[in-house]
Amino acid sequence: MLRLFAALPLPASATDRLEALRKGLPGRRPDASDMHLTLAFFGEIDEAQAADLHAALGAVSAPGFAFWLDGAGAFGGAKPRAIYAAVRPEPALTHLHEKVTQAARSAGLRIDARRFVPHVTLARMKPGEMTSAEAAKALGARAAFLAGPVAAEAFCLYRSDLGRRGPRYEELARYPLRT
Ligand code: 3AM
Repeated sequence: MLRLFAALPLPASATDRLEALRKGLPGRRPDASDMHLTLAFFGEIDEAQAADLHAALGAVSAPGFAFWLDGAGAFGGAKPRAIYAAVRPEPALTHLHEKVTQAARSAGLRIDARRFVPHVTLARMKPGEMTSAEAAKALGARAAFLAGPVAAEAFCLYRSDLGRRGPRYEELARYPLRT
């Protein structure tokens, strides 16, 4: 079984800024080269489904675009579990997310219909590692963060391996966006 997701890779110009932004945060921090903007999470699927998914993603036709990283947010509410760089609303990004989830459904995958919250995870915390007051302070200190325009020229299919030292990501395929 393969644990797969689709995401936009980030150029070094963006990850450099994100590395500076996450200084001082607790928890586990992905390597800069692993930072990404998740478009859809596909869960654990078998190789045949993965081949169908790859074919469907390869048929996605969506325009390239640029987006801005703007401020910071947290997942987990009263029990913060991740701090992320937020993404300024960008219709072309929402469109790409919809195309990718449609492609996955056409390949027979069940994708949950959670609201898409575009983000780049900066740090993941274990329960109790950060209080909500500490998270609020961390977000306040990062509210003025702005980086961009970040070019989205392709999206990727990644494999995630959940190891003891945190997830490791491997790029399996890259799908260009229209120029
Ligand atoms: O790296 P980020 O935070 O953008 O949070 C997981 C990670 O996103 C997310 O998929 C990415 C690769 O693991 N993820 C994990 N389980 C998920 C689920 N059940 C999930 N997203 C949605 N539903």
